This record gives sequence, C-alpha cells and structure tokens, in this order.
Amino acid sequence: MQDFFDIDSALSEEERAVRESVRQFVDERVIPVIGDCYVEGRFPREIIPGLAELGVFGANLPEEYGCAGLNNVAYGLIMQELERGDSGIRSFASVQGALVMYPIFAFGSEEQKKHYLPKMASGEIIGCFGLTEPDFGSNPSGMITMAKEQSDGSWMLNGGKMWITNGSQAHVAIVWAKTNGDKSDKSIRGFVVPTTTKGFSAKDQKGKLSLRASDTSELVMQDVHLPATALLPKSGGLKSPLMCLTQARYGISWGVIGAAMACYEEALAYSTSRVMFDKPIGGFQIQQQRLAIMLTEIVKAQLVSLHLGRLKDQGTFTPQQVSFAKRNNCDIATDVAREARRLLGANGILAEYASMRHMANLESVYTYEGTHDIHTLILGQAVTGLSAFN
Ligand code: TGC
Ligand code: FAD
Repeated sequence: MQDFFDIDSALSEEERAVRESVRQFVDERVIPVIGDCYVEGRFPREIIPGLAELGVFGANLPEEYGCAGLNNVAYGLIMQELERGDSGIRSFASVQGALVMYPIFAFGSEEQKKHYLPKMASGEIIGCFGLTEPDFGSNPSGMITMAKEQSDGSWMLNGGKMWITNGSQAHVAIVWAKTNGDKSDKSIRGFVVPTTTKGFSAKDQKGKLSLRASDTSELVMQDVHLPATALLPKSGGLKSPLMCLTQARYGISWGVIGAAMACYEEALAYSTSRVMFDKPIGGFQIQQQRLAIMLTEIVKAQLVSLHLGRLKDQGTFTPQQVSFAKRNNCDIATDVAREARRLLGANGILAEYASMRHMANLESVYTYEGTHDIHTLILGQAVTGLSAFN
C-alpha cells in the first residue's frame, strides 16, 4: 500500500529488505492459496520450509541458536507481512517464535536451548503453547493443570488445555501447570512436553468460523510422565507465561496492521473499478470517508508499533505499552476489515476477496492474547493504580 507518511524513511535498509523478502513470499506462496485453505479449514503446511528458509521463526532470537538475530522492528515487519496474507499464518509463526522458542530461550537450560531452538528455527520441530483451560481463559492464574514431582525428580502431569494454536500438528508443547499440589499462581512452571509422550493427546476443535486456515486444538494430559529435564528450570510463577504473552502481543500489534493493509488495498482498488450510478464508487463521499478513515488508522497503528519496536530494541518497553498497541491495533484492524467488506458490496462476502476472511480472523485476534476488555483493564490499572480484576 502507498506509504502515505513516508514511514519507510524511519526504517533501516536491512529492515526494509527483510520486509520485502517476506512480502514477496506471501504474494507468491500464501495469497494464491489462502482463500481455498480458509474454505477447506486447512493450514497450508507446505509453506513451513519456505518460511523457515526466510528465517521468520524466532527471528529476533540470537544467531548462536540458529535464529536470524534480527531487531524487533524487522521482526514486527515480518509479522505484518505474514498477516497481510492471513492471521492464521502469522499465528503459526507467533506461536512458534514468541510462545515456544522464547520461553525455551528465556527459561530453558543450555541443553534445552541447544536441542530445540535450531530445530525450531528450521521448522523441523513445531511447537504449541498451552496456557488457556476450558474454565480459565482471561484468568490463567486459576488453572487446574497440575504437575507433581516424583521421588526420582521426574514429573507427572495431569490436566487439559483448550484453544491451542498448532496443537494437533505440534511435536512439542509448552505446558503451564501448577506444581506439587500448590494451588497458588506462584507455583506455576513451564514444561516442554513431546507430544508423543504417553497420556498426551490433541484433537482439533471443529466448527470455527474464524482463523479457519489455522489448527486450533484441545490438549488432554492424563498421567503424562516427564523426565526432570522437561521442566523449564528458570520458569516460576504466572509471570513466566505472561512474559511470553508480552512477546507475542508485540508481534500481534504489527501483524494486524498487515491484515488491515490488505483490506484497505482491496477496498481502494475496488472503489476505483466498480461503477455505480455512472461513476466509480470511489467518487462518492461516503466511500472516500471510509478510505480516509482506514488510511488514517493504519498509519497511526504503524507509528505506534514502530515506536514500540524501537523501545523494545532499546530495552525500555513495558507490558502496559504492549497492551496499548495490541488493544488499539486489533481494534482498528477489525474496523478497517469490516468497512472494506462493506465497501465491496455483495462481492465482499466471497472467499475470492480477502476482506471478509480477514474480518472473521480478526475477531479471534481481538479475543486471544488477552481480550480487548482485558487490555482495557490493564491500561485502566496503569493510569489509575487501581486493579479492576479482583
Ligand atoms: P498479576 O498479579 O497482574 O501478574 C502476575 C505477575 O506477572 C507480572 N505480569 C507480567 N509480566 C510480564 N508481562 C506481562 N504482560 C505481565 N502481566 C503481569 C506481574 O507484574 C506479576 O509479577 P510478580 O513479580 O508480582 O509476580 O496477575 P493476574 O492473575 O492479576 O492477571 C493479570 C491479567 C488478567 C492481566 C493476566 O492474567 C492476563 O493477561 N490475562 C489474559 C490471558 C491471556 O492473554 N491469555 C493468552 C493465552 S495464549 C494465546 O492466546 C495465544 S494465541 C496465539 C496465536 O495464535 O497467535
Ligand atoms: P473469557 O475469559 O471467558 O471471556 C469472555 C468475555 O468476558 C470476554 O468478552 C472477556 O473480555 C470478558 N471478561 C473476562 N474477564 C473480564 C473482566 N475481569 N472484566 C470485564 N470483562 C471480562 N490460548 C493458549 O493458551 N494458547 C493458544 O495457542 C491459544 N490460541 C488461540 C487461538 C484461537 C483461535 C482462539 C480463539 C483462542 C486461543 N487461545 C489460546 C485462547 C485465548 O487466549 C482465550 O480465548 C482468551 O484469553 C479469552 O479467554 P476465554 O475465551 O475463556 O474468554
């Protein structure tokens, strides 16, 4: 889309080059197939090696573990381009990088990092992240999944997780569990669970009308016996999974801009080609207002995420700033997608156009990684000093 505010001038040559390579991949490998994948309810697994070759998995993690070692702005631009294709593709990469590779990097032993990270960067090992439970969504502190340490230092894991992206195709799951019968959120720890372990099962959740080109699964863990080495040794308390969410939410703030860009571009092109009442509909004030609002909100969102990325790179960003960006950008992206769909008239409901697919996807993105309401309360707490949660 047209760079109306010359945001490119605030990007380095490397950042622009990374964005262009992912953009080209998405144009060539994702956009031609994604409408059909969406209708079929299928994640396009065939693109995993290509994504790995581009270095998108854990792209902001260090090169010594086989990752691309990019800065956080380049990482964000990758997320933007992937979600320009489809939120399901960005979700896949977000989970792999921010929710599975990051906790291994941040809380894992050196052996765990050396074993998993290079194979995850190359797409050989796919991961999923199990935090949400059927009765504990916005309030993960209440989780009931429990790991009990055995006399030999091994662990026995029991519980269930719900709504888990990549769950049924993952080789490994990061599972968050309370430990040793302690029901406080301080006892929460992370475990790296190979999905072939006896007692572990994953099944796809059916009937989704959103994120259809993404696998979403339920995990069941029944007497899953894990070696001592499955524990992420530096994890401890609810803060550990919340730190992972901060990484993923940062990427989402960029990703949804990509979905909004795709919708805006589609609406703009349609507005100049669709003739009604003897002139292109883009010549009518109502459609121009739609396009002007979309453009304005996209540019504002880009500036928010770009600045956030610079703060992250200098090590000064806060989780509350990430909530600000996730909340705002998901909100504007859902509005942009809906308005684009409306501008397209009846054609806007077809899978051959992207806007309604993005619109439906963005309802999930608005909900996961902390709902819009939860981020509102996080901001409310940040400015008033008063928690509305409890
Ligand atoms: P609270 O007492 O506020 O916090 C506990 C400890 O954690 C610290 N903390 C954070 N640290 C890093 N990043 C954050 N975002 C943090 N938020 C809080 C906090 O300072 C405290 O530290 P300490 O040292 O005092 O122990 O915890 P709470 O139980 O009151 O909960 C707060 C709340 C509601 C904001 C939190 O539970 C929350 O964010 N809920 C939303 C749940 C959520 O986002 N789930 C996402 C699941 S994963 C997912 O959706 C993947 S989708 C993937 C895809 O497909 O892309
Ligand atoms: P609830 O918490 O039941 O919320 C229902 C409604 O109540 C919402 O509107 C919410 O905003 C509101 N609400 C809740 N608490 C409050 C409050 N205190 N004040 C005001 N309103 C409130 N989870 C994972 O762990 N891993 C994954 O990979 C993953 N992938 C996902 C993929 C998809 C497609 C989806 C849809 C979800 C995924 N999730 C995943 C789960 C996601 O994080 C949760 O759905 C989300 O955190 C919300 O939880 P919930 O659905 O149980 O909603």
